[in-house]
Amino acid sequence: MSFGKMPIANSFIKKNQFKKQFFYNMEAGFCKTCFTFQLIKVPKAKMMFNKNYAYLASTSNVMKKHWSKLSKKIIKKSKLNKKSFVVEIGSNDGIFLENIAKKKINHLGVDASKNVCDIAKSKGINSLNDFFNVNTAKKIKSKYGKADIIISTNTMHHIEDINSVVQGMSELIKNNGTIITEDPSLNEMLKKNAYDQIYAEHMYIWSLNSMSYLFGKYGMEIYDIENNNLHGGCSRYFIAKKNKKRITSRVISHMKLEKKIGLNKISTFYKFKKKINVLRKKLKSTLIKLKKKNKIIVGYGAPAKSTTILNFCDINFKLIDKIFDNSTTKIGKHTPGKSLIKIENSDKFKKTYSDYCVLFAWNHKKEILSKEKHYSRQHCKWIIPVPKLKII
Ligand code: JHZ
Repeated sequence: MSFGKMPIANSFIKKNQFKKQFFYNMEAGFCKTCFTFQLIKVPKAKMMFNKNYAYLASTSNVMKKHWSKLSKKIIKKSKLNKKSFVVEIGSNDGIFLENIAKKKINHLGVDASKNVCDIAKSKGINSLNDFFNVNTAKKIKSKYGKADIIISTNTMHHIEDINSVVQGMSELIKNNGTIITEDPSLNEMLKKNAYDQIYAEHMYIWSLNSMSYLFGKYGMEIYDIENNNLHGGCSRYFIAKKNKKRITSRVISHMKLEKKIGLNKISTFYKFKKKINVLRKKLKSTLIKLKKKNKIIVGYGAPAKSTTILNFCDINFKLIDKIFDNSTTKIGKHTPGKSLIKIENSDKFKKTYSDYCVLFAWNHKKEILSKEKHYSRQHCKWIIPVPKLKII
């Protein structure tokens, strides 16, 4: 499945960088052996995760509450105390670990991007700026001992050498410890036609089937699963060393569901490809029609996902005047690739007139629409690009 030439999704750029951009051929494929939907080739990790990583997890209050709730659940269920040890892989600005740190539980956040790691450190979170792999895991083990909990949220789809990560997890986790991962789910991506979940940093879109295959290679198994509707629909997996935990009926029925909807067959992905090509044409032609009527169109949210939408649908600054976003790392910059749309502080949204607004952060629809109630009251309209084009 080819998406054409793509920039790195989170590489929001300044005006003087327009001509110096990096592009790669974004092609997705499905492996019939391990059942993983994945990108064929990805840029080098350091090009994506470095001192300028643009995504700050704490920009959403809904996500803050979500991780705080999970931390309480883990502390209770695994009976964590001050002697326990929690490791997070891809800890970003500390949105999850701050809840663990507050309870004075031993912890370590590992993140490859220095800027987000520094934010976490400033919140008092013990953080290591490094890529997690089997070598990092060995170093952590010899310095701190084995972990009771290893958690990785929205990160397992970011790491090319995923085998080294899982091998590292198996080295670092205690015999009776729990590994928890949470990432966008393949089932939900297909259900919602959310092709914008695919970009270089999202090189794998996991399913229960593909995750089970991966962890099975290193003597571990998924014993429980929970699904939620955040970030466009995610699955949370609970993983332990083989035969340490009873496998729940939720896992069995989710396996059956994945088989029923064909997540193990390539034909499913051909259907997805057809559907997203229809969406692609519809979004661009709708914007062109509105522009011909002299309507002012802006965007809300410059998620990594917007890079896929804008570049795949060939939409640029001629169609969308500006995009509003609350990330300090993105404000004042432009969307990457050929789109080059200016990003402005979302606190200017209320004062800036427009007729239509494309909600690129469609996964935060509830939070954003309730924050910006004035927009609909002024008879302006939101354009929701996913799961199907909707004007509300
Ligand atoms: P959002 C991120 O993807 C990055 P992205 C990452 N690659 C990942 O794995 C997934 O999450 C799951 C802005 N915003 O959360 C902030 C407002 O302006 O959909 C963000 O720029 N006002 C690690 O980048 C963007 O929208 C608001 O009120 O696709 C949302 O990005 C809110 C709520 C957000 O993630």
